[in-house]
Amino acid sequence: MPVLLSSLLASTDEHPDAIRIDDRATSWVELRRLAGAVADDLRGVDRVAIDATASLHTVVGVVGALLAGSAVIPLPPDAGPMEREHILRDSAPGALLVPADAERREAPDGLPTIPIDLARRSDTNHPEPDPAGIALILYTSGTTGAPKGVMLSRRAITACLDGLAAAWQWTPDDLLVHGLPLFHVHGLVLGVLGPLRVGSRLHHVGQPRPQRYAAAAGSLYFGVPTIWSRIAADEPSARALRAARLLVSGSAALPATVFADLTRLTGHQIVERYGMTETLITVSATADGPRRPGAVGLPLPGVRTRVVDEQGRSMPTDGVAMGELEVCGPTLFDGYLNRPDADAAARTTDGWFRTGDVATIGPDGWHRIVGRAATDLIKSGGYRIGAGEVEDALLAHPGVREAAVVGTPHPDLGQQVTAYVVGDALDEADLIEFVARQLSTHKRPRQVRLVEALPRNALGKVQKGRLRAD
Ligand code: MCA
Ligand code: AMP
Repeated sequence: MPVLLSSLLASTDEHPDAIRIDDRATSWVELRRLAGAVADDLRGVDRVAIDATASLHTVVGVVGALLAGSAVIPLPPDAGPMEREHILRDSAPGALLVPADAERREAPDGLPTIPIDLARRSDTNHPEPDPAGIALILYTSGTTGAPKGVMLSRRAITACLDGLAAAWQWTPDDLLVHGLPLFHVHGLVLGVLGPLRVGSRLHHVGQPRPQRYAAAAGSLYFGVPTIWSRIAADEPSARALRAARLLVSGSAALPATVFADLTRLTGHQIVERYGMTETLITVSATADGPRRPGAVGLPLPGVRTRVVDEQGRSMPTDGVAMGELEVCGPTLFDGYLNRPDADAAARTTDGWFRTGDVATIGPDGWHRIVGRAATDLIKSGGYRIGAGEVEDALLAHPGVREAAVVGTPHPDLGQQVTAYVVGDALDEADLIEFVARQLSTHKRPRQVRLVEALPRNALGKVQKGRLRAD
């Protein structure tokens, strides 16, 4: 039976710097005992939410829940009230984990709070939960409506991490460094549960600034393309990464220019890997294999992929034919919480997941992600943002009559959120602030264009392609 946090549970390592985050550090043994105290309090709680700040509290809370077998719902710490309320209503957690030393605050909807107390320890031996049980429920945007809860089983996470450990030759000798948020797959699953499963050390640098990556002197580094492009633009920091073993990029397409600049400055050809919240990481370049700019590598162990045309027919793997990428295998999610309709729509009758990404597969099995089938999902700084969710937030403004949101190219973030708005007596800065009061801050439009009317086709549908070309 696979044990999700196998290395953490087996570790006798008392080195005080095994995990460093938020200016605090602890050993593996201490982390297990700190989390054990949280797990003791969580007995009988099926689902628990946590404000997922980049802190040791979050790590202890999440690990405690995983020891107890409670499914964790990490809340983006900057989620606006509307987004937070939606997540809590939809996921109905039995409790909210809060730092014991935080000011006592009103628990939303009368939710009981359970303290994460870094002064408490427990050596209770919690029985290993069922591997089929749900470990995490991660909220992620679709093209329309509010975010959906992606249910990830312990088994799926284990399969993903084992695949990545093999592909990247990730071992207990590594020191992983990153500064990613802890409420998404990249920062939380790969960036925290990865070291706990593999047994490598972890240094989370808080804000992912180039100088902090450089100063951490790690062997293995994770980042989204925006982080890597900022590092490539900071020569001394980039050069400091020469001593690393492996640099890994994911969550969005890495520009070929950044790949080339990093190769020149760091001496490393960066490893690209591809995944989704719903599928975890499915395709990657390997530590001992080639790296190719603009390409994301080969399927991980147990993962199968295919590209299909609009009728769902498999297309040739000739590196030229572009189709929607479909994936299946042990890393797939268990469904969207409370949304069997959305789940059914996202899967084929033979059990493959429709990623919505357009890809080519070469004769040698190498994948290139060339775009998205639907244009209403925006990737900005590696964050996935649903155009519909931002449009709904804008439409709640009393002066807004119509709104259309698109992703437009941005040199640092890949894409930026651009909103076209029709209405009366509107102010651009006020609209950006209005969205920020409801949703996570990265969902704010960067640009607001006030227009007389939105371009529509004969059926009245907004022509977003024309807006983007504008
Ligand atoms: C931002 N700012 C704004 C606006 N937007 N100001 C006015 N109007 C706006 N619309 C402000 C910010 O508040 C900030 O101010 C300043 O501008 C800079 O913000 P930004 O450019 O966003 O940069 P940043 O804050 O440095 O963030 C860049 C980042 C971040 C670190 C790359 O986007 C990030 O952490 N991305 C990671 C996302 C991620 O983990 N995705 C993984 C999903 P101030 O400086 O005052 O605060 S999982 C996934 O994708 C799959 C599974 C996979 O494959 O991994
Ligand atoms: P999320 O659900 O936030 O995990 O975002 C998943 C999406 O990020 C995928 O559907 C892709 O569009 C995009 N993505 C992730 N990794 C890559 C990559 N290496 N290259 C291009 N796009 C990527």
